[in-house]
Amino acid sequence: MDEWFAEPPFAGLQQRYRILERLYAETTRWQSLEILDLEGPGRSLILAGTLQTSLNEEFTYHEPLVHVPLFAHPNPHRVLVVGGGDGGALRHVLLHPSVDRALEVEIDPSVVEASRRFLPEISGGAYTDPRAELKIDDGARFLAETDERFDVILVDSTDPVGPAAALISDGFLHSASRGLAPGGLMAMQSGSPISQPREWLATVGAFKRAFRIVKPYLGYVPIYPAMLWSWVIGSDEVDPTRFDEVSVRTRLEGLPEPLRVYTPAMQRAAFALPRFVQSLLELSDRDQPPTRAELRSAGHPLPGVLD
Ligand code: AG3
Repeated sequence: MDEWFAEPPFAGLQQRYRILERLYAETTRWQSLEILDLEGPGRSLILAGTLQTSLNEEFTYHEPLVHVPLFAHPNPHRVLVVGGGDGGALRHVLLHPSVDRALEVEIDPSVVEASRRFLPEISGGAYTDPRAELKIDDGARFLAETDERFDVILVDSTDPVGPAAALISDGFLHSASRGLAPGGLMAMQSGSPISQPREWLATVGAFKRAFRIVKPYLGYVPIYPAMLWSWVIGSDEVDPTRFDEVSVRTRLEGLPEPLRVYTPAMQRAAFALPRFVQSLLELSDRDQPPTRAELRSAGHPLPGVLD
């Protein structure tokens, strides 16, 4: 009999993958952790029952998270990754030769250990790069206390429920904006406007309270619910939709390996929001999460599955 893996339903919607092999399972201090070999995605990391990343498609998520903000910065030297215990974000950061310090602050050491053991290609040697440092700590506490300043801060977290909910609090985003060097910018995964419209709005709304310039952007991550995924960039000074294409092209050619999603045209296109997503955005300035009727009238494409 086939065995399938599915996340708990999101908004009445569920995607599933055939399980080829169960490789590992543990309950860490913070969450449940599983490594499954799934048909298609390949070996996959599952935290708290939700798919995080996999050998075959990790680039669909990590490239937009990392390269859109790094190329929007003219010369990133110091980069902080909050979360990201599989090491994929760190590996992509280190592809940029301008980066001389890449610090990852991950709360759960088990994620780093299991990923290095079962998914070593995802970090691909990042943890032994002399420019990299790993700290096992609560990212919120680290940012509240540190005097270090970063050109780019990336938050690579699970969905904003449970422990990761703290990462969209006003307090965390305030410390993060203080942790940016002049001209710095911050990027974070913000869920799916299709399967998680309320989480998306909560994340973008929190960014709008913390930063002067806030630009949500979209991409496709085939293993996540509804596949259409999003990230958001906040900055007080840099508008990531304006970048110098000629210098980005030169920097792109200087990376030690070719990318599979990112191109300057993708960077431009990622910020173009469908009309219904723009209408949803207008609901982000209020304290209350939008009702189902409001989501429906904003033109959400799957209004029937929202509750
Ligand atoms: N972080 C997970 C993004 C959220 C996925 N949500 C979901 N599957 N319900 C990705 C970690 C990869 N480094």
